[in-house]
Amino acid sequence: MKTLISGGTVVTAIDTVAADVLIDGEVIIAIGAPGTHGWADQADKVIDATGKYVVPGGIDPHTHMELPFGGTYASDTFESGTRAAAFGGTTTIIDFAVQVKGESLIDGFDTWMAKAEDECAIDYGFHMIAGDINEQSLSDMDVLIDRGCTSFKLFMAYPGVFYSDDGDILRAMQKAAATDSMIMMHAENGMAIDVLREQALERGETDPVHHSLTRPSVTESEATHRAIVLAELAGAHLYVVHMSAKEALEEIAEARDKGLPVFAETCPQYLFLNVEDHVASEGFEGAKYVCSTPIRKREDGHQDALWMGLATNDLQVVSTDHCPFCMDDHPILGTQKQLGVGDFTKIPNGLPGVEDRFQLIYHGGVVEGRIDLNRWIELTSTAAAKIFGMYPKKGTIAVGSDADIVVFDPDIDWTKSVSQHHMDVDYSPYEGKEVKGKVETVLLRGTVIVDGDEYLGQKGDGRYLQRERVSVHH
Ligand code: DUC
Ligand code: ZN
Ligand code: ZN
Repeated sequence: MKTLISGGTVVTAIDTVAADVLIDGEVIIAIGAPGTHGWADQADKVIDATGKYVVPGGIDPHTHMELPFGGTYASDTFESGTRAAAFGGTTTIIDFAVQVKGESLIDGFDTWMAKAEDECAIDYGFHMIAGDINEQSLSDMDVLIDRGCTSFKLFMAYPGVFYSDDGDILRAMQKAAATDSMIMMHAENGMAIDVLREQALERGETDPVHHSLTRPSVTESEATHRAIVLAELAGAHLYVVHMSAKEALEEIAEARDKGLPVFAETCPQYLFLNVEDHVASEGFEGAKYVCSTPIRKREDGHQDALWMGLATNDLQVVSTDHCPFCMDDHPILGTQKQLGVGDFTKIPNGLPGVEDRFQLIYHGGVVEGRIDLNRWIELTSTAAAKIFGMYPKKGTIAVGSDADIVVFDPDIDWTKSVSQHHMDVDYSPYEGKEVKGKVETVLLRGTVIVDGDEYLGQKGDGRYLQRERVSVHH
């Protein structure tokens, strides 16, 4: 089956060109001048992209479908969450398999694979959360690398749950250095944060806003600095997840300026939301915006610094940390955010975003003049493909690449709302936000899975991605 996407402007991380794209089966077989002779005749299907951008499908390298957290589960399943991702122009996710204390790394991986297998609407890979570093887990890292899971996430936060101490972190980093795998870090000083939380509760400070206030930016920048020092000591590649503090970003910039293989991402919630207008909302509304790292104060200028970091490549990726919890009871999972009424420490941490990211970065980045079209694609697709061993199969429009393609209409004005999204969560953090640009058609490996408001794919279309070891240096 051959598909031709004609008349559009192809945008990659490098080029913006008027071109037709010819697909055979699952891959792109040719890119040619508009109206290339004979292509329309041989195509079984022609998609008219006149006036539209033709871009690589988005890659979100940080999602948590069905994550058990804070006494409940993230409300999107692999089925609902990946379908929503497709509507938002994302054709690949990398989710996190979890090893809990006392369990083997491989058992954790197998459990997550079983949850995702035959459920996903788009292609998927896994990072492994190593929650219990010991001799066995270190040697099991080799097994997972052979299975295409080439990145391991550690937590400096959440003592007693996912937390690893500096010794364990160093051991895991040494192993990662020896195997060309990536260490991903949740960089917050969890020990210090726990003290601040306890003291806030003792003072009777129980509202959602205290979640943000008890995780001051120094707890993020200190941990980021420590992670960099340990990675340098081990000779490991480091990728710091969900950065929200400008001081932490300065640590990343300094490390990169020294030539260290240090990478970092931020997420839409840190670029668009703030304490004053969101987390500090009346009553319990602020719980919608409780996540870790936290949303920070507008007046402290973190957002401008993060956007600048995205523009200058101090930050390389925008992911989502998609981890939704409902404000009212979920029909199957029951009480979610409201577990924390009267005690902010019990609010499950996380926000939805997997459907929003690609479009929001277009709007806030390109439309509002902070980055150009090519950087939009690099931040939301290409860089993640390179950093996490999927390039050039994923992350670009090139001959031989998977035909994961989004036809994007840059001229549509619309308003974001829970009433139009497909994520299984009962609110939108961006409710009422007026945006420009909309995903129109989405192809996964050559097959149209989204056409406007219609879903044409099937559960299980998505395939597991065997990822390569790390080969990026900077
Ligand atoms: N942060 C969140 O907000 N949710 C899930 C895990 C995390 O680190
Ligand atoms: Zn995290
Ligand atoms: Zn996360």
